[in-house]
Amino acid sequence: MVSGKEYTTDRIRNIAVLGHGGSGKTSLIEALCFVSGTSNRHGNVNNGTALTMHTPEEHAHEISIQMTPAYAEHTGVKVNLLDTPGYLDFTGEALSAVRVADAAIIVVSATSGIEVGTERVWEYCEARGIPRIFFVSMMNKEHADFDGVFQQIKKLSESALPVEIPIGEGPAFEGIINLFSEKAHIYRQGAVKGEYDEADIPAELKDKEAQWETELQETLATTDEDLLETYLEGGKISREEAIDAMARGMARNDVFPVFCGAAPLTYGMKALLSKLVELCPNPAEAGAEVAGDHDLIADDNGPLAALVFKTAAEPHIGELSYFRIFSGKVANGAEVLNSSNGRVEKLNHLSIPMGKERHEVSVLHAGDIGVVAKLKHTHTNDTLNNKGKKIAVEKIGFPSADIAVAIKGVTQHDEDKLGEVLPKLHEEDPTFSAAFNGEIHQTIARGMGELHLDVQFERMERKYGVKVETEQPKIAYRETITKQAEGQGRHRKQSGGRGQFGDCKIRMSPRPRGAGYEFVNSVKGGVIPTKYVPSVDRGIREASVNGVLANYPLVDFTAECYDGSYHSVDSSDIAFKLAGSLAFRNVAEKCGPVLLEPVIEVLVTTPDKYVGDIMGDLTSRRGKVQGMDPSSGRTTVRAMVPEAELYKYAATLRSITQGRGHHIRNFAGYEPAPHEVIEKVRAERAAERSG
Ligand SMILES: Nc1nc2c(ncn2[C@@H]2O[C@H](COP(=O)(O)OP(=O)(O)OP(=O)(O)O)[C@@H](O)[C@H]2O)c(=O)[nH]1
Ligand SMILES: [Mg+2]
Repeated sequence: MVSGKEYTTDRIRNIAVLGHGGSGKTSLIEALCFVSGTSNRHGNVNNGTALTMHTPEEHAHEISIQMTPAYAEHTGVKVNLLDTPGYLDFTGEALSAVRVADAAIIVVSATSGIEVGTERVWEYCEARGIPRIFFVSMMNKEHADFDGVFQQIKKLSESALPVEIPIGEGPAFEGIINLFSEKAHIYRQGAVKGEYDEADIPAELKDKEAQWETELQETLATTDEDLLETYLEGGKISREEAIDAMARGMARNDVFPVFCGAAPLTYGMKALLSKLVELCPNPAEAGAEVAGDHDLIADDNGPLAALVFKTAAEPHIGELSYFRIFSGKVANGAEVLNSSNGRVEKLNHLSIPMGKERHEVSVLHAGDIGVVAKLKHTHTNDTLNNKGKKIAVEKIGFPSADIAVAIKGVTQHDEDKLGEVLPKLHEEDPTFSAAFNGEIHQTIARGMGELHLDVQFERMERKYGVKVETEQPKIAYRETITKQAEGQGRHRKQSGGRGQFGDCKIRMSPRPRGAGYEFVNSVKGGVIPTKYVPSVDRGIREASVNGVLANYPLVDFTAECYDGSYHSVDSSDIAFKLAGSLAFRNVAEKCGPVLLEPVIEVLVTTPDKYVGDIMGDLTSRRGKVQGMDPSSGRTTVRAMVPEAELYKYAATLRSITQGRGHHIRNFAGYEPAPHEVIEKVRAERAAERSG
């Protein structure tokens, strides 16, 4: 195992690399690590050699799927770079990275500009208020358009400001002008590590450079009174002053600098690397982490608080736990306390993560990101402490998984293994979950989208050798009654041998929704001996599991047993149970039975212009719109929609809103289903039974 260096808190930066799918995040990290010398080969996402894209699922789908840390180094400072997937199904990974980063790079492609994924990660950063840098990637690609993309960035944030401008675009991209130093860097043909020659600013870019440089000076001047004075007196803010003012402005989210480059060519990497170190806060500068009564700052002498923000299992390694130390330091082999469950864990082979590799270290200082293998009782979102001191930091708020599919093992062996394997997948990715639903007799898996679910099943097969098939989840319909009625159930078999005799009269009446089943014994004068009455109750209860309309559980009713008869020899528990069940069947038919269907509260958030289409579509799904809540260009539509109409809704929503809409579902309750639905469901049940 490679051993890693020791970095003190002031020599650490934690940066989440975020952006829309395919914007160039993984390629950027690859180039930064190679150029900085922490990695000795410049890998490529297209041939499976990129440091931070190493799982078979990522290679098969050619996209990043999981959050993967790596690090670059500049002037002795370690820059932890958290690679995140851009594809929205895997957005939980981006959220985890934002939770533990002190700053972010927002990667925007010079040809595609701001996209939904960019907007989404921007929201995550806004919510935590972390400093951000824009990196306009792919400057060498045909149709690259820095100015056009910058206009789009401006719409996302008025406070975005270029600190570099490109020289040439597309195939003609050959350098950048650094507005801090007012120097042009012209990259050498065939540069391997971003080697460049310093040059004067090309004549045709002089005006543009002057304009942006003025803008930069003005913006920085307004951030600080001393600088403003210098500026107003006609003086120039020096490079050092400018960097310092920029870092302070970034910390307040007053300014977001914009960089550019082409990672596969290593163009722009050195400039970006040095600015990450100079402009982004070290963990101690990043502000306190509030945990209950504690204000945790990244200080080696503080109490240990390390948040496990990711766990990943690999067959030959076991489970890896990635953590961020918010306070305190840890040594290799240390025993720590998991504050969530009070268990003690030993941190063996303490390491810093570098793609799929781990570099072993003897100590990790406050603020750093580390990884250890084989913790036994520790899960994502647990906080590790020194023994005897419990401090839990805020957990990552994972989004709820709303896309459901039913799964079953391909073979009996696969089916038997599901109970063991599904929790492991959830552990690795909390936005995936699965559980057996006894009401519909299916195992329901939930995830963020169809690709997300597919990837989980691929992982399950690769890591655990368990294969599943998917099906549409069944709907857990129920039945209930709408009026009171009474009747008899009489079980009699008295020919030859010992006979059976049970007889009861019951009255059934509706109860409020959700009130459940209630049994009332009002038998008088011992017409049914007391010892047999519970059997009547049991008979009704068991029979109600199969309602009289379409065999779904009949719920929310009172059954009152008020009369009956018995036989001194032939009566028995079993005979009264059968009588109860017969009574249920007879009486329920007369009580106006109805089918209840599960109804889901759906909250759809979409750009305003799609609201009409969204409402039309919801109505066609028998949805009832309950309200609309517009806020800055986006509207949240709230509707109640029968669950049966929501299968694959996410895909429809994506196509209506071009990926910009998303939705949340909450189970709202049961409502009577209309006649057409009853007919359809009865026909399906009949077909199921005969088939
Ligand atoms: N021409 C050109 N292509 C680039 C550049 N950067 C990345 N690419 C290509 O763009 C594609 C996507 O790059 P990735 O680095 O995988 O993008 P990503 O943002 O990590 O993608 P996801 O993780 O899947 O969201 C790959 O084919 C890269 O080779 C660039 O600067 N110039
Ligand atoms: Mg990637």
